[in-house]
Amino acid sequence: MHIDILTVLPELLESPLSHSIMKRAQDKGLLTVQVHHLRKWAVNEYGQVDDYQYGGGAGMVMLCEPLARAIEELSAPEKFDEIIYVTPDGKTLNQRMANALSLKERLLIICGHYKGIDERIREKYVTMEISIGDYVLSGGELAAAVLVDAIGRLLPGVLNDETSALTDSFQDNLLAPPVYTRPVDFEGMKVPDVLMSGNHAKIEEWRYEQALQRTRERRPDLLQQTDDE
Ligand code: 6GU
Repeated sequence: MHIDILTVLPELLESPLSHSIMKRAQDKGLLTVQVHHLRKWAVNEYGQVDDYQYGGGAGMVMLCEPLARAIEELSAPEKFDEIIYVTPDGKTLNQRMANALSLKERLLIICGHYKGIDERIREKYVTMEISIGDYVLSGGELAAAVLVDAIGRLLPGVLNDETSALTDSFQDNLLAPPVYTRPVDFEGMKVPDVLMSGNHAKIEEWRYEQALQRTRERRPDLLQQTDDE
């Protein structure tokens, strides 16, 4: 998979995408991420990429032209499967959306800043608008990093244990069960006996029950969700 990201703050994206699992995905050649500075397509020698909004009001709006030129140039070798604008008024990201996006070949993520991007860019180019939750960040960069991580770790071969993505919280609309490691007795708190039994069928059953119980207690909404949510 190849992901291009358009931003005015490339520094914010570098670190989160160069460590741990995202690093491994890229080192293995399973994922390539290219972060592009929007200034490269600025409208003048001052590097201008935003301007005051029509109608007045505080906050700048990202100009059409730099974005349009950048999108056209980056689409030229090969069209994007999706052009994603990360924005608090988009559809809230969930595991189902991450799963679907992990099957695509080529994505462009546009990070908004200030008051966001001119509406006409959304109309003409953007195919998906994604939010990462009901709160406001100062820009789309951290949301883009979250999105790339959520997608990148699902690419086949990225995770060591191929099955581990399948037992994540949310994979079947269930939260993950509790996990334990050494010691067996931590200050009088013991690891549940079933996990020491060696009976794998029983262990799986226990984990499923724990996941279900935890989901009922903490996120009953997940159990109500239908296929198209
Ligand atoms: Cl995608 N962008 C910004 N600026 N804030 C957000 C967000 C995105 N998702 C949740 N809050």
